[in-house]
Amino acid sequence: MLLIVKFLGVTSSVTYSVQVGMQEKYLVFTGRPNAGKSSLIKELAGLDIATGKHPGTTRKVTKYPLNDGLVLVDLPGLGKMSGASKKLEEEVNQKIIDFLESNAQNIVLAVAVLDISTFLEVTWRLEKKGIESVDVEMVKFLADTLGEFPVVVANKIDKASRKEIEESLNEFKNRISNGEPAKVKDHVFPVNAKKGTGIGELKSSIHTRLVAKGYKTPFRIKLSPDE
Ligand SMILES: Nc1nc2c(ncn2[C@@H]2O[C@H](COP(=O)(O)OP(=O)(O)OP(=O)(O)O)[C@@H](O)[C@H]2O)c(=O)[nH]1
Ligand SMILES: [Mg+2]
Repeated sequence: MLLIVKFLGVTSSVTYSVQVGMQEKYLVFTGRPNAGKSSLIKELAGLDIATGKHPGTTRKVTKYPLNDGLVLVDLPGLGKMSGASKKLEEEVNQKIIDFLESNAQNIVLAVAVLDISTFLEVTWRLEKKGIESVDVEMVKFLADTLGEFPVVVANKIDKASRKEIEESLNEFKNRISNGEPAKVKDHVFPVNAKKGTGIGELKSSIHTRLVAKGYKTPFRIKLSPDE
């Protein structure tokens, strides 16, 4: 920006203020703790970022600037975190919701990540307590808040049998579409973020959606994390 000011001479102050005041636009990754959000971003964008065995590895809204004023956002997991107090957990969860709600206008694309290998088991356990799946709620919340259906990543397909994954995917698609799974078939991507299985199709879909909104080469990273 300083270089722009130097080279543009008299008109530079205008250019400078426009550049400084430029609103960041976001590509956000959401999901429960341990779903594999950071692993997926690592695989998609080639970033060297922290992943972990225990839920609650990412605890801050972490931003990575991409091209064209687009910023990739790795959100902490929504839900229970290992080794965190109830108070911290609530604060982090509130921060996620606040970020999504207050930036709704500037979120170009949301990617909701879930662990599909445990989806049915977790969903049935919650259902017994009368609670709807956080993964399903999150997809519906994003669709309502952003006015557009998110890209959904069904991660960890390597962690259960093919049949179990198939059953889980069918049930999940049914729930996020209120019983009309055909409507969401182009939005759900089964992947293994650790090995890179299914990443090509997902990458191409994210790319196409971003390009349609005027953004290019979304996965070329310019800078290190910037909070
Ligand atoms: N088997 C398998 N393990 C995975 C996959 N994706 C991620 N993992 C593992 O799952 C754990 C959690 O991954 P993270 O990427 O840290 O998950 P996260 O969603 O960022 O978690 P938080 O930051 O805690 O919210 C790590 O041990 C990863 O290596 C996958 O597709 N298959
Ligand atoms: Mg993380």
